[in-house]
Amino acid sequence: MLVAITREVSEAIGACELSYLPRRQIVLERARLQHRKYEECLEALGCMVRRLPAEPWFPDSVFVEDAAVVLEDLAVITRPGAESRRGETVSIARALSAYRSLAHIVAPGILDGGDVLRLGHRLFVGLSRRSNQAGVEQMRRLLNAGGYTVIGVQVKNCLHLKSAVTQVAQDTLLMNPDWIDSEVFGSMRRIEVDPAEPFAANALMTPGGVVFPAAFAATRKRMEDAGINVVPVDVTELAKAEGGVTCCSLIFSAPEIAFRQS
Ligand code: CIR
Repeated sequence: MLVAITREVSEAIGACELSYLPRRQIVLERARLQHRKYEECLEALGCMVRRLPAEPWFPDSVFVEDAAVVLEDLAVITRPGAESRRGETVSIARALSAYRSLAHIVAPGILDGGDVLRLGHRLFVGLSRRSNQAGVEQMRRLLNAGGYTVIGVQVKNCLHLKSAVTQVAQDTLLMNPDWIDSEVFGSMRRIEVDPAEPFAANALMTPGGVVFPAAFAATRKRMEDAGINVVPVDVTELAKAEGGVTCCSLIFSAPEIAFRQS
């Protein structure tokens, strides 16, 4: 069974962290409706959605991806790069402890889950404003023994590594080549975002299809032309908070029994 951990949009989302976009009004009800539809989309794609209650005191807490990196045998609870977001990890750790043993990133390390792109047993970790070398080294120490290779990747002009590159098929990456050095990914097939849609590289691959913002029609066409099944969702309100489609869930496999007991 695939579990998707999500969290209701905070009523304080208007006070979210912003790094690259100007602040624009976020209509809470519209954001919650779009988020609900996103969850329905995950359900339709076969995920068992486990929605955590809103945390009104954490404006960005809907973006659960940043609080943890979930692997088969272990969940790494992060130390988010933005100080305002550090407390979000407490409830995420509690929820994940039903499914995985936990490890933690500690100071001086910082790491956001949005900076971690997993390709099989390789974990690419963005060196960004939110994740640092100490965070990368801690990930390496925690995961090398499990057979994972952890590779730091410089990220520029965007929030996270996964703002710049995500996996959209077994052998295919969707990327904005202006924001990363694409050479580190070797010979995998690449689809570049349409130049008019620089924020379109964040897509969420699931076994049933690739969840993707409906607003990026030109990049969607590029993916469809490459034979990828794209499932569009409207996430325009969450995008005003610099959130994408990967950041609103933590998806991992778990035996059904764990879900019942948690
Ligand atoms: C932040 O700046 O932390 C939030 N406003 C957006 C986080 C988006 N997270 C993600 O893409 N993984």
